[in-house]
Amino acid sequence: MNYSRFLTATSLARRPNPIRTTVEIMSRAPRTLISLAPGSPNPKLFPFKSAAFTVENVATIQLEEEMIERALQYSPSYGQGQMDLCITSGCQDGLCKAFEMLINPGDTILVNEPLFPGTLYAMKPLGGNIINVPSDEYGIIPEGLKKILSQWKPEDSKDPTKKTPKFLYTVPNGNNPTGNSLTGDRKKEIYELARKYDFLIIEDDPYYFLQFNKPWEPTFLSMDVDGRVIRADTFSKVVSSGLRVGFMTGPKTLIERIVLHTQVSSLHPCTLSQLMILQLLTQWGEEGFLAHVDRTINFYKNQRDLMLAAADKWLCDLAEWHVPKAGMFLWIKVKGISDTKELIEKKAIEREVLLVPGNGFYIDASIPSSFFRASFSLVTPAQMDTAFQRLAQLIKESV
Ligand code: 09M
Repeated sequence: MNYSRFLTATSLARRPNPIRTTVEIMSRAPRTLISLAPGSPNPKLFPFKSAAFTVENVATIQLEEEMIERALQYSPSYGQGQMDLCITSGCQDGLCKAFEMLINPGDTILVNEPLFPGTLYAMKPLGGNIINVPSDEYGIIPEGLKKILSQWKPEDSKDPTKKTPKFLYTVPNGNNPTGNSLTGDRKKEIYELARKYDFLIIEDDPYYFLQFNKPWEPTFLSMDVDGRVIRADTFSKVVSSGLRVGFMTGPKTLIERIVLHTQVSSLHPCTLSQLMILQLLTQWGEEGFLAHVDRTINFYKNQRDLMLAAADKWLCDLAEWHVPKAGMFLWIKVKGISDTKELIEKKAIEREVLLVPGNGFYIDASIPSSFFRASFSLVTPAQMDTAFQRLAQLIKESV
């Protein structure tokens, strides 16, 4: 595929800086090389001398002097391009760079509302024309997408003035905030439409490892024959969110652009974080990782069921919701209240219940929403019960 029509002028103009060549030579050189080249500080002078991370079910991860020096030094990974995978500081970082790489003012972008404000607010200022694709309990509705696309002809993608969609951004599993997941069949239909109208798919999948039901659905990336899928993964949800480690996978030409964006911003994600994850995954192996994933899923699935029970108990006549298939959110529609902003942002807080009002999850946040988002990640069953009891009282007072 030729990607030049997708890229912004800024992205097209980014060039690897000359130091990169030196770094590449260094990474391949024998130990006998006398290198006066790198602008790396001498880590012998860094004050941290060793570290030990206690990990459940496996041996302590020990970083002795040589390792800690590596962990505290610039990482040469910023010098590498030409890869179909790059490490990012959480998936947010990679997605933000992908948006900067792809969105010119006036470009047509497809999303499905409601959507995670973190990524929506990363793309909004870039000035794209963001269009909502209808969705239901099973994610994007392919017929709805087809209808939107029918305003163009497939060959229009060759003419930039026609403004055919550049990409579809979607969270295929446990969408934040709805908890909905796309089925494999819908993904196939959507991918075929992407081929027909020649747009890219950005698959933001932080809740992939938090799918409650097996077998897991195939990813867009696994269906990609043309090189039109950019996938964002993250260690945030099952390993550690504060470590800020994720990765983007996709066509080399586009991943290399994302690396170039990183080279002019943070240089590379935190080396210590990367090394912690590398050591952990090496100790675990695939089996250990998947066992940890299963324990994590069991916890969140149980939390979901507890929250559904609390919602059934207190809110069944006052609100409605779908059962989340992945992730950590319950998306609740309050009956008879067209705008939950005042209820959630003022009244609920006064009764010491914190939730997120629905309007922030829409392209136009000024349009009222009758929804709110509740996370079942951190709360105890007793807290869920009390929170929904208080909320039920408030709703009754408001309608
Ligand atoms: N709320 C997320 N979601 C969130 C949230 C968050 C601070 C993060 C989707 O890999 P990361 O850690 O960069 O993940 C970012 C990300 C990307 N895409 C769909 C997500 O749900 C994380 C952080 C405070 C509140 C937060 O509310 O939903």
